Amino acid sequence: MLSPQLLHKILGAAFFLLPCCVQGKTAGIPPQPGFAHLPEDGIDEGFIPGFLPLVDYETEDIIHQLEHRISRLEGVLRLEKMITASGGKVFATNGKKADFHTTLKKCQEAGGSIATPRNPGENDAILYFVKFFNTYAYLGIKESLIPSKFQFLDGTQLSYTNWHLNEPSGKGEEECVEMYTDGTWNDKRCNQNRLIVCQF
Ligand code: MMA
Ligand code: CA
Repeated sequence: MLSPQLLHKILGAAFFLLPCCVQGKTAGIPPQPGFAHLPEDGIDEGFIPGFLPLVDYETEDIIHQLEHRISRLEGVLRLEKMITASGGKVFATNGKKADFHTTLKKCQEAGGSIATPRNPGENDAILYFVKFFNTYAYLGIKESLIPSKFQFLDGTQLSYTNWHLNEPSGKGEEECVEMYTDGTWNDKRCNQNRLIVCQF
């Protein structure tokens, strides 16, 4: 257990070191606005007179290395069909089933949210898992206070739908939405076990 005195010292050191680490440098005199880290030719892309550059070259290099490593990992996950992607969104499943509320929780715990298709591309990316596991999946769409009117979980209105013929049919009795194995949607009670598909 840390004593309050030690904690105070560590915090003091952390605050002291903060300017150094933000700039990726050892502690010293902070660079003057407008004179920071210019390359030899004196031209700095993204340089705005009077402002410090957002990141220095060392930090930029680390960011590029991390981007490269992340894109390799994404490549492997895609190759192994463990994730699907559409636009900037990534979808994934653990292959397990749960009711709607448990699905919300599991996705949140993983740092994502329940799969919510906003266009045909995203619908297809989710459908891949529904087909692969031959199991319907709940979507991040719920009935509003107006029966048969569905909306995103944040309350905003749907800009894209893919209802199955004659759906939604529950008229207030089926508040959740599941995806069928053909990619169409059905309003359904929220207590069924469906494939957990999350978006990140
Ligand atoms: C089930 C249930 C409904 C769906 C109909 C379609 C009988 O109810 O899944 O949500 O609309 O089937 O026939
Ligand atoms: Ca229905």
